[in-house]
Amino acid sequence: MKKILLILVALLVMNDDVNAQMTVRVVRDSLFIPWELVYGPDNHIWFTQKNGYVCRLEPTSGRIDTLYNETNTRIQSEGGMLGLALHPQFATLPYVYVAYNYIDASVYKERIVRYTYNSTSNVLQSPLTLLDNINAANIHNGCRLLIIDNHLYITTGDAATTSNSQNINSLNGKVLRIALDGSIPTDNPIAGSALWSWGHRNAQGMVYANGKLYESEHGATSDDEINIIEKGRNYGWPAVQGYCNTPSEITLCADSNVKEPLEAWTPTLAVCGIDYYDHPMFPQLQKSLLMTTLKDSTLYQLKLNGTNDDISAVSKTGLSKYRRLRDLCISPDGRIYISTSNSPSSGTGSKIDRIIELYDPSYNGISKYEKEVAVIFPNPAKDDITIKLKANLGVVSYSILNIYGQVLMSGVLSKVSNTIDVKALPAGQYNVLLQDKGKLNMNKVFLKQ
Ligand SMILES: [Ca+2]
Ligand SMILES: [Ca+2]
Repeated sequence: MKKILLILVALLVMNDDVNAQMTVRVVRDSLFIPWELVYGPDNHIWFTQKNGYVCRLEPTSGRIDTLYNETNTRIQSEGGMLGLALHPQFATLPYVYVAYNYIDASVYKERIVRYTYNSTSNVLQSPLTLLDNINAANIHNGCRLLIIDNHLYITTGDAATTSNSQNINSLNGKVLRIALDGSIPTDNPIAGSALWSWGHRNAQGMVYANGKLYESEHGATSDDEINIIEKGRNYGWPAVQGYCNTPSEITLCADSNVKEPLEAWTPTLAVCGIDYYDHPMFPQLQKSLLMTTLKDSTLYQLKLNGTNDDISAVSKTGLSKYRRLRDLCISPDGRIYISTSNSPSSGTGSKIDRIIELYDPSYNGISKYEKEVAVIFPNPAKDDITIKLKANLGVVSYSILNIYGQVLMSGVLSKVSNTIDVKALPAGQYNVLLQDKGKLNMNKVFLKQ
């Protein structure tokens, strides 16, 4: 089986250029280190730039809206504006969560804030600090953000002090978990503490899929890692690097409930953003983690095993001509968007970073999978649209958004076939966001004549 897999993957292996299956398009140029990319329910890519800008990119036209400039952001080497997450019910709770580094009384620190998106003025407003006074340094500041089941997960680096990672009184070198209002959940492993797991060095990748929280983590001179994060587990740093495979590591791992990585790389690749791919646009990439790398300057495919708790095959998918790759996101229609990280990190030099798109131009529109779940017709529509759902899908909420992300209509779909009157909508393009209790999150586009 493994051999068959590897042959399939080999079809996709590319050097600098890509084959007919995978076309690369530069969506936008002249950016400054787009640190985190998130594909939003408004069919825009929401992203941070390391110099404190939160932006929104329309991927077809390449149009960028600058939503906010966080003037408290301070770049110091690896530090600056980092992770971003959108509230899972963004259409009704338009909150944007962002991590950035700042100076407080000459001390470099890290803060997690929540902004509110005003879709009328197309800007972020009302910054609310959820967590701050996290130590920062020129190196090892994390900081990916991810929301799972209405909790915000935050990766923090050891901030260049390795002893932080095993110190449960420090917020550094951890995966943290807070409620979306910044409070400490009562079911965290240590009462009154934001800690979820510890023994991390500098994690810059997180994705939730298959009921598991996957994480990528930079090693020192050895042992970049991919982990599955579990509540209250120790991931070893600094005493354990990679697998528990030296005599001292074996002892410590047994004593301290250390969880080993699924995969470790020596020499290191500088592993960064990760996402989960399971779309039929690229069948070879299905059931895989995709991972950007900085030093190794390529996109990795990490094929998961049948139980999704190990990696069965590792392969590269080219792109080295784009050099250091920082992060990625995947659209509901299967396209892969990747940001580069090549501008001088000080932010004072030229801005040479890009967001690129990988897609298969021969891939035919709505996938079979999406067709099975929901179809909208007629399209273009005049008086009403019918949303036909797969049977037994349960209660699905819908929101109709214009191209600026404003919710114009919303409601609940309780039948297999649901007709909605859209006469009141002006002519134009609309997104229909379909969501159930957090699992289904699908975008459909229709045109109103
Ligand atoms: Ca580890
Ligand atoms: Ca080891």
